[in-house]
Amino acid sequence: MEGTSIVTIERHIIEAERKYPEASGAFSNILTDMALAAKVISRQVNMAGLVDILGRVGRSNVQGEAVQKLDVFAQDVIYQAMDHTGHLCCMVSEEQEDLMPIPEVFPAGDYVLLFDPLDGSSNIDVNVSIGTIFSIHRKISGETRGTLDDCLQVGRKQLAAGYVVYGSSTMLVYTTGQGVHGFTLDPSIGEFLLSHENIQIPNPATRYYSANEARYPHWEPAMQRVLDRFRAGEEWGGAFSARYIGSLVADFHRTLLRGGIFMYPGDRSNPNGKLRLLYESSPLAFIAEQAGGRASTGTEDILDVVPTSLHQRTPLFLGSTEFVDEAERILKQG
Ligand code: P6P
Repeated sequence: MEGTSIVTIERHIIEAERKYPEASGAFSNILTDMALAAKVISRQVNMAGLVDILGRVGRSNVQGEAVQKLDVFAQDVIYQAMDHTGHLCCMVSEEQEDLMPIPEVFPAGDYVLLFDPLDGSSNIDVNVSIGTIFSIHRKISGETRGTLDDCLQVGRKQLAAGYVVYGSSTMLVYTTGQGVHGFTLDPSIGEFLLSHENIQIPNPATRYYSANEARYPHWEPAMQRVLDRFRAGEEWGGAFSARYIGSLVADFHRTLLRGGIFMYPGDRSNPNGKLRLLYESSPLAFIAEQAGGRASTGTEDILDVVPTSLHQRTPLFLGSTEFVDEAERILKQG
């Protein structure tokens, strides 16, 4: 009988860690803890429709619990999965204005976790895929408890990045700088199983562009020329196809597996666009580069941007290198 080729995410993380004899295991535990949190969030997201219907009879669900916003629920699950482990010195969540300290009753560790607990959650009511995005940095301050400096680190210094897409299946995709690997949740056994090893963005690039074209009239002329170029497509052997879900993790996941370019540019009223740097663009940029692609603000690599505030936004061009290069070339012409 063929040997079972079942590789759980825990096994994959441990085997990757073995390449670093000096590794303490703390870093691997953070990834494993995130996988656990993802399973809990996945269950709640997949029940959301049902909970919502049953919840409509009052402000409580079938278990009599207060019906929470799923964003807050997801944040609490991630925070409580890791606040006591002694691996983190602080956390940053899209849902919290300030950094989230580790409670004094628990030991603090050497890593920082930054995350968007449930991006695109407004899509859940219409059953569109949503996601969790996370980024891990090493503490750089001499403090025991994390500081703002530990959080405001340039993306290129990330130790790991990943996302969970809650869609027709739940997938966790992560990188620690040794390639990009995808795991699909088997709910019948509650395990993330390796399903996409060493993901590479298709090369040569496939002709997809992903942008909210309704914003076209609000874009600067150079950005309008970028879209015009891809709409024409003549240089790349034919017309492009437009794909836009309006849920960052879903649009990125498709771009990672099928190729093309995702664009959320700034416009005249929001020059820095809508998407956040620290816990959206930066982790996805790390993954894109590890998968052979690129991520740019339109003028520089996302991973080279020096953050100045926790929730700062950035324009984002992400995906096949040659298309990101082309967008950057046109935008730099102004
Ligand atoms: P727009 C979802 O609200 C989100 O934050 C991202 O997931 C998504 O990429 C973006 O906003 C969509 O924004 O302006 O196209 O609706």
